[in-house]
Amino acid sequence: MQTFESFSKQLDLQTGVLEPVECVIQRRLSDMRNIYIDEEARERIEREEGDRLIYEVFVTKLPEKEGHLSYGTTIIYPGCVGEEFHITKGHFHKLRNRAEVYIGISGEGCLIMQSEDGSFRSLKMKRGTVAYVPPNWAHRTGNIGNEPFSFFAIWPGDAGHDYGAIERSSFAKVLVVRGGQAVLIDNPKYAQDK
Ligand code: PAN
Ligand code: ZN
Repeated sequence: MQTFESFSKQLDLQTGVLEPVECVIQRRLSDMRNIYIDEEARERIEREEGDRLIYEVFVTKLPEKEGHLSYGTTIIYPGCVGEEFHITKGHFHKLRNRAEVYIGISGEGCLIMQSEDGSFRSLKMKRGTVAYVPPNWAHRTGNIGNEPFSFFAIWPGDAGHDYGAIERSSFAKVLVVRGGQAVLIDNPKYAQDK
């Protein structure tokens, strides 16, 4: 039997930075075209302010194979695009029945989930929250506070990421600020049958 070498990394429990840093995926405004409900606001901010950093994912490179686990941390910077909070793109796992665990490290966030039949769930997250994303649910997280929101995630190595289905249909609800509060409203861009 082939063995795989054990290793450890250091997770900064204040910031979510995972060291040594191997690979950081950065998502900026320009990577988020048509992801937020207010595309005009996104374009305006990009034009007037520049290409704002929305979130970063510190990824650990591991074999994308059955039996392994993958892990990494996500840091979402505070802010809004129009009235919508900074949020990740969101995805299904390519192998739909692969679950995931999210552990809140810092800041305040909201995890939203949606199944292929259109059911929707949301869970608030803060430091110490351990949230379970069950098999078959698309997931994304938004920062609903004033500080960076970071969380640690662990998922099966063979899960894979499918962004296409969500890019086509989007999520049924979006996280917006209303009267200083985070609320979920119906997404005008949601198209369940696409
Ligand atoms: C997370 C996400 C991360 C960024 O590690 O990949 O939060 O979100 P997007 O991948 O949707 O841009 C995870 O769910 N991994 O499976
Ligand atoms: Zn995932």
